[in-house]
Amino acid sequence: MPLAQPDAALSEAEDDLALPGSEQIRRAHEDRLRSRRKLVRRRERQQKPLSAPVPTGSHTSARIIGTDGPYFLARLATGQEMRAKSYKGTHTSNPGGTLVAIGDDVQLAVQEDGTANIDTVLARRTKLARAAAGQRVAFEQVVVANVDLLVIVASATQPPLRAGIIDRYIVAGLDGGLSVAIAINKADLATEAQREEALYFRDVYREIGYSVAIVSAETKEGLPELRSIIEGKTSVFAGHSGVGKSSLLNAIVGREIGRTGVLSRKYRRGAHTTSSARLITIEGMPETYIVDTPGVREFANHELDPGNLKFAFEEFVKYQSECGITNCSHIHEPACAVRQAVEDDKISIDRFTSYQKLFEEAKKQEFKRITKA
Ligand SMILES: Nc1nc2c(ncn2[C@@H]2O[C@H](COP(=O)(O)OP(=O)(O)O)[C@@H](O)[C@H]2O)c(=O)[nH]1
Ligand SMILES: [Mg+2]
Ligand SMILES: [Zn+2]
Repeated sequence: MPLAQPDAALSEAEDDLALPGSEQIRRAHEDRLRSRRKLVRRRERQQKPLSAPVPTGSHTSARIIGTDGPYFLARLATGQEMRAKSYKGTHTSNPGGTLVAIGDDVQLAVQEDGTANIDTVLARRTKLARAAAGQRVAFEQVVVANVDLLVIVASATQPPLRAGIIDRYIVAGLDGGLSVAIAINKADLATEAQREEALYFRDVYREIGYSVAIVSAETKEGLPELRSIIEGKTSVFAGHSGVGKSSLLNAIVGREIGRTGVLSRKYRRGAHTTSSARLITIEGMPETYIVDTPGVREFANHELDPGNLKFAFEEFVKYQSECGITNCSHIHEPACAVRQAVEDDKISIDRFTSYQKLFEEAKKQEFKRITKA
Protein backbone atom coordinates (compact mmCIF):
# COMPACT_ATOMS: atom_id res chain seq x y z
CA MET A 1 0.00 0.00 0.00
CA PRO A 2 1.46 3.41 -0.89
CA LEU A 3 2.19 5.94 1.79
CA ALA A 4 -0.43 8.64 2.22
CA GLN A 5 0.34 11.65 0.07
CA PRO A 6 0.19 14.98 1.88
CA ASP A 7 -3.08 16.73 1.12
CA ALA A 8 -3.09 19.17 -1.76
CA ALA A 9 -4.69 21.57 0.71
CA LEU A 10 -1.69 21.21 2.97
CA SER A 11 0.77 22.34 0.28
CA GLU A 12 -1.48 25.27 -0.51
CA ALA A 13 -1.43 26.32 3.11
CA GLU A 14 2.35 26.27 3.10
CA ASP A 15 2.45 28.50 0.00
CA ASP A 16 0.08 30.92 1.69
CA LEU A 17 2.57 31.34 4.53
CA ALA A 18 5.01 33.06 2.23
CA LEU A 19 2.54 35.82 1.52
CA PRO A 20 2.54 38.92 3.71
CA GLY A 21 -0.48 39.21 5.97
CA SER A 22 -1.64 40.28 9.36
CA GLU A 23 -0.40 38.44 12.47
CA GLN A 24 -3.92 37.04 12.99
CA ILE A 25 -4.15 35.46 9.58
CA ARG A 26 -0.66 34.00 9.96
CA ARG A 27 -1.62 32.37 13.29
CA ALA A 28 -4.81 30.97 11.84
CA HIS A 29 -2.79 29.50 9.00
CA GLU A 30 -0.34 27.94 11.41
CA ASP A 31 -3.10 26.36 13.45
CA ARG A 32 -4.66 24.89 10.38
CA LEU A 33 -1.31 23.66 9.23
CA ARG A 34 -0.66 21.95 12.54
CA SER A 35 -3.98 20.13 12.60
CA ARG A 36 -3.58 19.07 8.96
CA ARG A 37 -0.11 17.69 9.70
CA LYS A 38 -1.56 15.76 12.61
CA LEU A 39 -4.18 14.31 10.31
CA VAL A 40 -1.57 13.26 7.75
CA ARG A 41 0.55 11.66 10.45
CA ARG A 42 -2.48 9.75 11.71
CA ARG A 43 -3.32 8.60 8.19
CA GLU A 44 0.24 7.45 7.65
CA ARG A 45 0.09 5.42 10.81
CA GLN A 46 -3.14 3.78 9.63
CA GLN A 47 -1.57 2.83 6.31
CA LYS A 48 0.82 0.39 8.00
CA PRO A 49 3.62 0.51 5.44
CA LEU A 50 5.17 -2.86 4.49
CA SER A 51 8.72 -1.63 4.95
CA ALA A 52 8.15 -0.82 8.58
CA PRO A 53 10.34 1.85 10.16
CA VAL A 54 11.68 -0.60 12.71
CA PRO A 55 15.38 0.11 13.29
CA THR A 56 17.86 -2.25 11.62
CA GLY A 57 19.33 -4.81 13.99
CA SER A 58 16.44 -4.56 16.43
CA HIS A 59 14.63 -7.62 17.68
CA THR A 60 10.90 -7.87 17.93
CA SER A 61 8.19 -10.48 18.41
CA ALA A 62 5.63 -11.10 15.69
CA ARG A 63 3.08 -13.56 14.39
CA ILE A 64 3.34 -15.22 10.99
CA ILE A 65 0.10 -14.34 9.19
CA GLY A 66 0.78 -15.48 5.66
CA THR A 67 3.17 -15.86 2.81
CA ASP A 68 4.29 -13.31 0.25
CA GLY A 69 6.24 -14.86 -2.60
CA PRO A 70 9.41 -16.34 -1.11
CA TYR A 71 8.77 -14.54 2.18
CA PHE A 72 6.57 -15.07 5.17
CA LEU A 73 4.44 -12.16 6.19
CA ALA A 74 4.80 -11.28 9.87
CA ARG A 75 2.56 -8.99 11.90
CA LEU A 76 4.20 -7.08 14.73
CA ALA A 77 2.47 -6.15 17.97
CA THR A 78 2.13 -2.62 16.59
CA GLY A 79 0.07 -3.94 13.69
CA GLN A 80 2.86 -3.35 11.20
CA GLU A 81 3.49 -6.05 8.64
CA MET A 82 6.93 -7.15 7.58
CA ARG A 83 8.42 -9.67 5.16
CA ALA A 84 10.42 -12.30 6.99
CA LYS A 85 12.34 -15.45 6.21
CA SER A 86 13.99 -18.30 8.02
CA TYR A 87 17.72 -18.92 7.67
CA LYS A 88 20.17 -21.57 8.79
CA GLY A 89 20.40 -19.95 12.22
CA THR A 90 16.65 -20.08 12.84
CA HIS A 91 16.00 -21.80 16.16
CA THR A 92 12.80 -23.72 16.75
CA SER A 93 11.06 -25.09 19.81
CA ASN A 94 9.12 -27.51 17.57
CA PRO A 95 11.57 -30.14 16.28
CA GLY A 96 10.56 -32.77 13.71
CA GLY A 97 8.11 -30.67 11.76
CA THR A 98 7.60 -27.65 9.54
CA LEU A 99 10.06 -24.95 10.57
CA VAL A 100 7.75 -21.95 10.10
CA ALA A 101 3.98 -22.23 9.77
CA ILE A 102 1.20 -19.70 9.48
CA GLY A 103 0.09 -18.76 12.97
CA ASP A 104 3.55 -19.21 14.49
CA ASP A 105 4.79 -16.79 17.11
CA VAL A 106 8.33 -15.75 16.23
CA GLN A 107 11.21 -13.51 17.21
CA LEU A 108 12.51 -11.38 14.38
CA ALA A 109 15.78 -9.59 13.70
CA VAL A 110 15.25 -6.64 11.40
CA GLN A 111 17.63 -6.43 8.44
CA GLU A 112 19.03 -3.45 6.57
CA ASP A 113 16.68 -3.93 3.60
CA GLY A 114 13.62 -3.66 5.84
CA THR A 115 12.88 -7.40 5.83
CA ALA A 116 13.49 -9.58 8.85
CA ASN A 117 15.21 -12.83 9.71
CA ILE A 118 13.27 -15.28 11.82
CA ASP A 119 15.58 -15.97 14.76
CA THR A 120 13.28 -18.12 16.85
CA VAL A 121 10.02 -19.99 16.37
CA LEU A 122 8.26 -20.30 19.72
CA ALA A 123 6.56 -23.48 20.97
CA ARG A 124 3.20 -24.09 19.31
CA ARG A 125 0.15 -23.95 21.54
CA THR A 126 -1.96 -25.89 19.03
CA LYS A 127 -1.49 -27.14 15.48
CA LEU A 128 -3.16 -28.81 12.57
CA ALA A 129 -0.62 -31.25 11.18
CA ARG A 130 -0.54 -33.93 8.54
CA ALA A 131 1.99 -36.37 7.22
CA ALA A 132 4.00 -34.76 4.47
CA ALA A 133 3.11 -36.35 1.15
CA GLY A 134 5.78 -38.44 -0.51
CA GLN A 135 8.20 -38.09 2.38
CA ARG A 136 9.87 -41.36 3.40
CA VAL A 137 10.85 -40.23 6.84
CA ALA A 138 7.91 -39.38 9.09
CA PHE A 139 7.79 -35.63 8.92
CA GLU A 140 5.08 -33.52 10.49
CA GLN A 141 3.75 -30.94 8.08
CA VAL A 142 2.16 -28.20 10.13
CA VAL A 143 -0.64 -26.61 8.12
CA VAL A 144 -1.31 -23.92 10.69
CA ALA A 145 -0.25 -23.21 14.28
CA ASN A 146 -1.86 -21.60 17.33
CA VAL A 147 -5.46 -21.54 16.10
CA ASP A 148 -8.43 -22.42 18.34
CA LEU A 149 -10.93 -24.08 16.08
CA LEU A 150 -10.81 -26.49 13.17
CA VAL A 151 -13.79 -26.00 10.87
CA ILE A 152 -14.01 -29.14 8.78
CA VAL A 153 -15.70 -28.24 5.52
CA ALA A 154 -17.52 -31.02 3.68
CA SER A 155 -19.90 -30.94 0.75
CA ALA A 156 -23.42 -32.31 0.56
CA THR A 157 -22.99 -33.06 -3.15
CA GLN A 158 -19.63 -33.04 -4.94
CA PRO A 159 -17.22 -34.23 -3.56
CA PRO A 160 -19.63 -36.61 -1.80
CA LEU A 161 -20.25 -36.45 1.92
CA ARG A 162 -18.18 -39.10 3.71
CA ALA A 163 -17.61 -39.61 7.42
CA GLY A 164 -14.14 -41.01 6.67
CA ILE A 165 -12.51 -37.73 5.71
CA ILE A 166 -14.35 -35.77 8.41
CA ASP A 167 -13.15 -38.22 11.07
CA ARG A 168 -9.61 -38.10 9.76
CA TYR A 169 -9.63 -34.34 10.28
CA ILE A 170 -11.26 -34.69 13.69
CA VAL A 171 -8.46 -37.00 14.81
CA ALA A 172 -5.82 -34.57 13.51
CA GLY A 173 -7.59 -31.58 15.09
CA LEU A 174 -8.02 -33.14 18.52
CA ASP A 175 -4.45 -34.42 18.40
CA GLY A 176 -3.24 -30.87 17.76
CA GLY A 177 -5.28 -29.42 20.63
CA LEU A 178 -8.01 -27.84 18.50
CA SER A 179 -11.74 -27.65 19.00
CA VAL A 180 -13.76 -29.04 16.11
CA ALA A 181 -16.78 -27.82 14.15
CA ILE A 182 -18.24 -29.00 10.86
CA ALA A 183 -19.75 -27.12 7.93
CA ILE A 184 -21.63 -29.11 5.30
CA ASN A 185 -21.61 -26.90 2.22
CA LYS A 186 -23.41 -26.79 -1.15
CA ALA A 187 -26.84 -27.22 0.44
CA ASP A 188 -28.29 -25.38 -2.56
CA LEU A 189 -27.24 -28.18 -4.92
CA ALA A 190 -28.41 -31.06 -2.72
CA THR A 191 -31.10 -33.44 -3.89
CA GLU A 192 -33.73 -34.53 -1.40
CA ALA A 193 -31.69 -37.65 -0.59
CA GLN A 194 -28.47 -35.67 -0.20
CA ARG A 195 -30.15 -33.19 2.10
CA GLU A 196 -31.42 -36.06 4.24
CA GLU A 197 -27.94 -37.50 4.41
CA ALA A 198 -26.55 -34.10 5.45
CA LEU A 199 -29.15 -33.90 8.21
CA TYR A 200 -28.28 -37.43 9.34
CA PHE A 201 -24.58 -36.56 9.67
CA ARG A 202 -25.43 -33.25 11.32
CA ASP A 203 -27.27 -35.18 14.04
CA VAL A 204 -24.52 -37.78 14.43
CA TYR A 205 -21.83 -35.15 14.98
CA ARG A 206 -24.02 -32.85 17.07
CA GLU A 207 -24.77 -35.71 19.41
CA ILE A 208 -21.05 -36.23 19.96
CA GLY A 209 -20.82 -32.54 20.85
CA TYR A 210 -19.56 -30.79 17.73
CA SER A 211 -21.20 -27.72 16.23
CA VAL A 212 -22.51 -28.49 12.76
CA ALA A 213 -23.92 -26.03 10.23
CA ILE A 214 -25.48 -26.91 6.91
CA VAL A 215 -24.53 -24.05 4.61
CA SER A 216 -24.34 -22.73 1.10
CA ALA A 217 -21.70 -20.28 -0.03
CA GLU A 218 -23.94 -19.68 -3.04
CA THR A 219 -27.29 -18.83 -1.38
CA LYS A 220 -25.76 -17.86 2.03
CA GLU A 221 -28.01 -20.39 3.76
CA GLY A 222 -26.67 -21.22 7.24
CA LEU A 223 -23.98 -18.56 7.15
CA PRO A 224 -25.22 -16.70 10.25
CA GLU A 225 -24.91 -19.98 12.16
CA LEU A 226 -21.39 -20.57 10.85
CA ARG A 227 -20.45 -17.00 11.73
CA SER A 228 -21.63 -17.51 15.30
CA ILE A 229 -19.56 -20.72 15.52
CA ILE A 230 -16.33 -18.93 14.57
CA GLU A 231 -17.01 -15.63 16.33
CA GLY A 232 -14.20 -14.50 18.64
CA LYS A 233 -11.97 -17.41 17.66
CA THR A 234 -9.10 -18.08 15.31
CA SER A 235 -10.25 -20.80 12.95
CA VAL A 236 -8.75 -22.86 10.20
CA PHE A 237 -10.96 -24.10 7.37
CA ALA A 238 -9.87 -27.52 6.17
CA GLY A 239 -11.33 -30.27 4.05
CA HIS A 240 -11.25 -32.06 0.75
CA SER A 241 -10.34 -29.99 -2.30
CA GLY A 242 -13.42 -28.56 -4.01
CA VAL A 243 -15.80 -28.63 -1.04
CA GLY A 244 -15.97 -24.83 -1.06
CA LYS A 245 -13.60 -23.62 1.66
CA SER A 246 -12.50 -20.55 -0.25
CA SER A 247 -16.05 -19.80 -1.40
CA LEU A 248 -17.33 -19.98 2.18
CA LEU A 249 -14.53 -17.77 3.36
CA ASN A 250 -15.31 -15.17 0.75
CA ALA A 251 -19.00 -15.34 1.64
CA ILE A 252 -18.27 -14.87 5.33
CA VAL A 253 -15.73 -12.14 4.92
CA GLY A 254 -17.78 -10.39 2.26
CA ARG A 255 -14.83 -9.80 -0.02
CA GLU A 256 -12.76 -11.80 -2.46
CA ILE A 257 -9.75 -13.27 -0.67
CA GLY A 258 -8.56 -16.44 -2.26
CA ARG A 259 -9.18 -17.67 -5.72
CA THR A 260 -11.85 -20.32 -5.87
CA GLY A 261 -12.42 -23.04 -8.38
CA VAL A 262 -11.61 -26.66 -8.88
CA LEU A 263 -8.10 -27.03 -10.16
CA SER A 264 -7.25 -29.67 -12.67
CA ARG A 265 -4.85 -32.34 -11.51
CA LYS A 266 -2.21 -30.94 -13.76
CA TYR A 267 -2.16 -27.61 -11.98
CA ARG A 268 -2.73 -28.79 -8.48
CA ARG A 269 0.91 -29.06 -7.51
CA GLY A 270 1.71 -25.59 -8.69
CA ALA A 271 -1.35 -24.22 -6.98
CA HIS A 272 -0.13 -25.54 -3.65
CA THR A 273 3.19 -23.83 -3.85
CA THR A 274 1.88 -20.52 -5.15
CA SER A 275 -1.21 -20.31 -2.98
CA SER A 276 -0.93 -17.56 -0.42
CA ALA A 277 -2.68 -18.75 2.69
CA ARG A 278 -3.36 -15.95 5.13
CA LEU A 279 -4.73 -15.22 8.53
CA ILE A 280 -7.77 -13.17 7.57
CA THR A 281 -9.56 -10.60 9.68
CA ILE A 282 -13.30 -10.07 9.35
CA GLU A 283 -14.91 -6.67 9.40
CA GLY A 284 -17.39 -6.29 12.22
CA MET A 285 -16.11 -9.41 14.01
CA PRO A 286 -13.35 -8.37 16.40
CA GLU A 287 -10.86 -10.99 17.53
CA THR A 288 -12.05 -13.32 14.79
CA TYR A 289 -9.54 -14.73 12.32
CA ILE A 290 -9.77 -17.40 9.66
CA VAL A 291 -7.11 -19.32 7.79
CA ASP A 292 -7.98 -20.96 4.50
CA THR A 293 -5.93 -24.02 3.61
CA PRO A 294 -5.13 -25.02 0.07
CA GLY A 295 -7.17 -27.94 -1.22
CA VAL A 296 -5.66 -31.24 -0.23
CA ARG A 297 -6.74 -34.25 -2.20
CA GLU A 298 -5.42 -36.69 0.32
CA PHE A 299 -5.04 -35.89 3.97
CA ALA A 300 -2.83 -38.38 5.79
CA ASN A 301 -2.61 -38.21 9.55
CA HIS A 302 0.80 -37.78 11.06
CA GLU A 303 1.88 -40.44 13.57
CA LEU A 304 -1.40 -42.13 14.35
CA ASP A 305 -1.13 -44.00 17.62
CA PRO A 306 -3.25 -47.20 17.63
CA GLY A 307 -3.46 -47.15 21.43
CA ASN A 308 -4.69 -43.57 21.66
CA LEU A 309 -6.88 -43.38 18.58
CA LYS A 310 -10.03 -44.51 20.41
CA PHE A 311 -9.92 -41.42 22.61
CA ALA A 312 -10.45 -39.24 19.56
CA PHE A 313 -13.80 -40.99 19.10
CA GLU A 314 -15.31 -39.25 22.06
CA GLU A 315 -18.65 -41.06 22.03
CA PHE A 316 -16.87 -44.42 22.49
CA VAL A 317 -15.35 -43.41 25.79
CA LYS A 318 -18.44 -43.81 27.97
CA TYR A 319 -18.81 -47.48 26.92
CA GLN A 320 -15.19 -48.34 27.49
CA SER A 321 -15.54 -49.24 31.17
CA GLU A 322 -18.08 -51.93 30.22
CA CYS A 323 -15.74 -53.69 27.80
CA GLY A 324 -14.66 -57.20 28.88
CA ILE A 325 -10.98 -56.29 28.61
CA THR A 326 -9.49 -53.30 30.39
CA ASN A 327 -7.49 -51.91 27.52
CA CYS A 328 -9.93 -52.95 24.80
CA SER A 329 -9.16 -51.66 21.31
CA HIS A 330 -12.79 -52.34 20.29
CA ILE A 331 -11.50 -54.10 17.18
CA HIS A 332 -11.36 -57.83 17.90
CA GLU A 333 -11.78 -58.37 21.64
CA PRO A 334 -14.74 -60.44 22.92
CA ALA A 335 -17.44 -58.76 25.03
CA CYS A 336 -16.72 -55.31 23.59
CA ALA A 337 -19.26 -52.74 24.77
CA VAL A 338 -18.39 -50.32 21.99
CA ARG A 339 -19.12 -52.85 19.24
CA GLN A 340 -22.31 -53.75 21.10
CA ALA A 341 -23.28 -50.06 21.11
CA VAL A 342 -22.74 -49.98 17.34
CA GLU A 343 -25.04 -52.98 16.97
CA ASP A 344 -27.63 -51.31 19.18
CA ASP A 345 -27.41 -48.20 16.98
CA LYS A 346 -26.14 -46.07 19.87
CA ILE A 347 -22.87 -45.41 18.03
CA SER A 348 -22.98 -44.55 14.34
CA ILE A 349 -21.77 -47.34 12.08
CA ASP A 350 -20.10 -44.68 9.91
CA ARG A 351 -18.03 -43.48 12.84
CA PHE A 352 -17.08 -47.02 13.82
CA THR A 353 -16.07 -47.79 10.23
CA SER A 354 -13.83 -44.68 10.25
CA TYR A 355 -12.28 -45.93 13.47
CA GLN A 356 -11.59 -49.37 12.02
CA LYS A 357 -9.90 -47.88 8.95
CA LEU A 358 -7.80 -45.43 10.94
CA PHE A 359 -6.87 -48.16 13.43
CA GLU A 360 -5.60 -50.35 10.62
CA GLU A 361 -3.61 -47.44 9.24
CA ALA A 362 -2.22 -46.67 12.70
CA LYS A 363 -1.09 -50.29 13.07
CA LYS A 364 0.73 -50.10 9.73
CA GLN A 365 2.42 -46.84 10.73
CA GLU A 366 3.44 -48.38 14.04
CA PHE A 367 4.90 -51.40 12.29
CA LYS A 368 6.94 -49.13 10.01
CA ARG A 369 8.25 -47.17 12.99
CA ILE A 370 9.24 -50.34 14.82
CA THR A 371 10.96 -51.97 11.84
CA LYS A 372 12.86 -48.78 11.10
CA ALA A 373 14.12 -48.39 14.66
N1 LIG B 1 -23.63 -24.18 -5.98
C1 LIG B 1 -22.63 -24.02 -5.12
N2 LIG B 1 -21.35 -24.07 -5.55
C2 LIG B 1 -20.37 -23.91 -4.65
C3 LIG B 1 -20.62 -23.69 -3.27
N3 LIG B 1 -19.44 -23.56 -2.65
C4 LIG B 1 -18.48 -23.70 -3.57
N4 LIG B 1 -19.02 -23.91 -4.79
C5 LIG B 1 -18.28 -24.15 -6.05
O1 LIG B 1 -17.45 -25.29 -5.86
C6 LIG B 1 -16.19 -25.12 -6.49
C7 LIG B 1 -15.05 -25.29 -5.50
O2 LIG B 1 -15.08 -24.23 -4.54
P1 LIG B 1 -13.79 -23.70 -3.77
O3 LIG B 1 -14.25 -22.63 -2.85
O4 LIG B 1 -12.70 -23.38 -4.71
O5 LIG B 1 -13.38 -25.02 -2.96
P2 LIG B 1 -12.08 -25.27 -2.05
O6 LIG B 1 -11.15 -26.10 -2.88
O7 LIG B 1 -12.57 -26.09 -0.89
O8 LIG B 1 -11.53 -23.96 -1.64
C8 LIG B 1 -16.24 -23.75 -7.14
O9 LIG B 1 -16.61 -23.91 -8.48
C9 LIG B 1 -17.32 -23.02 -6.36
O10 LIG B 1 -17.95 -22.01 -7.11
C10 LIG B 1 -22.01 -23.65 -2.85
O11 LIG B 1 -22.34 -23.50 -1.67
N5 LIG B 1 -22.95 -23.84 -3.82
MG1 LIG C 1 -9.57 -23.13 -1.86
ZN1 LIG D 1 -14.22 -52.54 23.48
